[in-house]
Amino acid sequence: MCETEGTGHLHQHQHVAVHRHAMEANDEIASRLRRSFAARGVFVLNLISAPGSGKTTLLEHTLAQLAPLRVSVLVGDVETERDAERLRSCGVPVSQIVTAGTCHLEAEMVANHLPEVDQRELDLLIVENVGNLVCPTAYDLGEDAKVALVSTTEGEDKPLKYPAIFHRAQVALVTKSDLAPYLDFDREALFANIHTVHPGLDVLEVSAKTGEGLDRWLAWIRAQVEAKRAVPSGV
Ligand SMILES: Nc1nc2c(ncn2[C@@H]2O[C@H](COP(=O)(O)OP(=O)(O)O)[C@@H](O)[C@H]2O)c(=O)[nH]1
Ligand SMILES: [Mg+2]
Repeated sequence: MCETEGTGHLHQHQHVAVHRHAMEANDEIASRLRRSFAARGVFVLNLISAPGSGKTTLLEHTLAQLAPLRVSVLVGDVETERDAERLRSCGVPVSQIVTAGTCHLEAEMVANHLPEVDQRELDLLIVENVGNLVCPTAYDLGEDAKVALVSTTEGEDKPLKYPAIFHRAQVALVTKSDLAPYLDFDREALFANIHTVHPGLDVLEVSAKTGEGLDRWLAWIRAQVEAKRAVPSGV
């Protein structure tokens, strides 16, 4: 749904209608997923960022530490099983979704891969979305929280240029904080831009390389899982 065609008024009208229909279908499947996750007590995170912001590396450095939470990962990419292979060494079940060209995950793709995930034995499902700061944002996957990642190397202006993900996220992670001293990185400007788009949003600075901030990220996840457990599941 990312490609836009501007060939005349009628075509554009039809395109909008098809797009709306696809989004409604996605939202319906996502609502079903959300109810099913809630009934089974599974908390779900949807990690969204540009390619290379450090989603997989962050998971590599934190998955093992989430115990005793029982965790599974669904990882989406346009091609290859590379990320799933990287994450399997962390000792948690991982399934790869290959989208074969699609620039985002859709609720149906998650639903189709769920049989690979044993939800009875699960507290937390982490979805690593396809690397893309735009398209994945629009597709509800039935998650409890979207996590927006932006690395210190991407430029402080990205929250202003790509506001939707920062607007919809429940937390933002500034990744690769270890690189900040080597860049013209303006920390205050990045925080200000995130908060212009989403006032009050929690922002955590992390480095998978040095371990900085990983405890806070783990604590944030645990607090979210606990908070959901405290609410009776009647979604
Ligand atoms: N210096 C540094 N490099 C990182 C960090 N996290 C990831 N990287 C590097 O950034 C690149 C992309 O990381 P990856 O996890 O594959 O990004 P993804 O596409 O968002 O999953 C790799 O070369 C990583 O080694 C970090 O905290 N510090
Ligand atoms: Mg990755």
